[in-house]
Order: sequence, then structure tokens, then C-alpha cells
Amino acid sequence: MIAIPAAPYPYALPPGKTALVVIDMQRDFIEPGGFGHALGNDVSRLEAIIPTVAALIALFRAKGWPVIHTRESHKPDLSDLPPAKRARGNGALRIGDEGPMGRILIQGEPGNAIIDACAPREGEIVLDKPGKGMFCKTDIHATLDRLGITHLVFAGVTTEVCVQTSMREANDRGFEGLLITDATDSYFPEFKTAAIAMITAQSAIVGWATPLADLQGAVG
Ligand code: C5J
Repeated sequence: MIAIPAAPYPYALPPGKTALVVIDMQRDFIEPGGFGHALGNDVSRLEAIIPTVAALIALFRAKGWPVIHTRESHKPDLSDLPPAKRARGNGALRIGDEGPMGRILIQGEPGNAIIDACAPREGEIVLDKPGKGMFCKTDIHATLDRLGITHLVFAGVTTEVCVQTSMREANDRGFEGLLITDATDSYFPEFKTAAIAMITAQSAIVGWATPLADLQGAVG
């Protein structure tokens, strides 16, 4: 076990049993013209974490530890899109509509791709998830069990939506989660702060949180 300085107390990371989960670093959330923008958000905020997320991915690759990338995405025929999710938001563009980067949140469309700086490498898991959480209607739990993964380090966007939902799902399924605080962000800075506080409250009720430098310093 490697002891990682973290809130609310050190996180015990077992090499060989830990995977990185990079949540939804997609053009649809980070670039103008995507889903985040269509919902009225200032997407420029999220750009700032790209170098930190890339450095975190590089750390896991250098260690030979698994990297999992998720994409919030739906099938072109929308068969995996609940009507309530499509109707939600009242924005200029809805999921499945044609936007400046192709159909919003649809698999294979340019906007649905992971940004170049965080692009998956050959052999890394890329998980298309129709929900906010990574376990909803996916086979990732069986995959993690098969790989012997018990610990998940989280990064990506947005902190209080897909990252927190995935972390909570993972927690309920018995995984030990660590959020890298400068490798995640929200369109709403106060929601990021609140999400981290909720995750780490009550002696890590959902999990742990630490900046990348502390993880780098501990794993070497
Ligand atoms: C949202 C996400 N915010 N990836 N998705 O709808 O957090």
C-alpha cells in the first residue's frame, strides 16, 4: 500500500489494484458548441484542468496502471436515452439534435469525442455510458472485478454531476475512491467545492480527495 496524503485522512493505494477513471473529457462538455454550451454554461472554465488531467493520465501510464476513459453518450437511434433525459433542460439544443459539432452527445459524432490532450491510447478502456454515473447500464463492474481493481482514482468533468455520481456509485459497490481535486472542475466553482466537501465529510463517507502533486509525491 502507498499512503497518499488526502482529505479527510491518508488514502491507502494498492498498486496493481488501482485504476484511473477519467470522466467525460469530451468536446461536448469542454468546447463551445457542445452539450454544456447548449445548456447555457460558460465552458471556458473547464479548459484550465486539461494539463492536470493529462499529467495524471501520464502518471498512470508511466506506472503501467490501468486508465479508463468514460464518455457520456447515446446510440444514434436514441434507444438508450430516456425521454425524461432528452426533454430536460429546455436548452437551445437537446441530446440527439444537430449542433455545430454534430449530433449532441451521440456516439461517433465529433463533439462526443474525448479531447485530443486526453485521448485514449490503444488498449485503454473507453466506456460509453448513457447515464451520469459510470455503472448505470454498463458492464464496468464486471470488468473491474475481472481486472482485480478495488481502488479507483477519479478525474474529469463535471465534479458534482458525472464525477460525483460515478464516485458515489463506486462507493456503494465497495470500491475505494480518490478524487484528484485539480483534475476535475465544474461550470459552477461553488458546486465543485461543495461536492468535494460532501465526498470527504463524515470520515470519507464517499471517498477521499487530494491534489495531483500529493499523489505524484507519494507514488514517486
Ligand atoms: C453533465 C457530466 N454535466 N459529464 N455531464 O451533464 O458531468
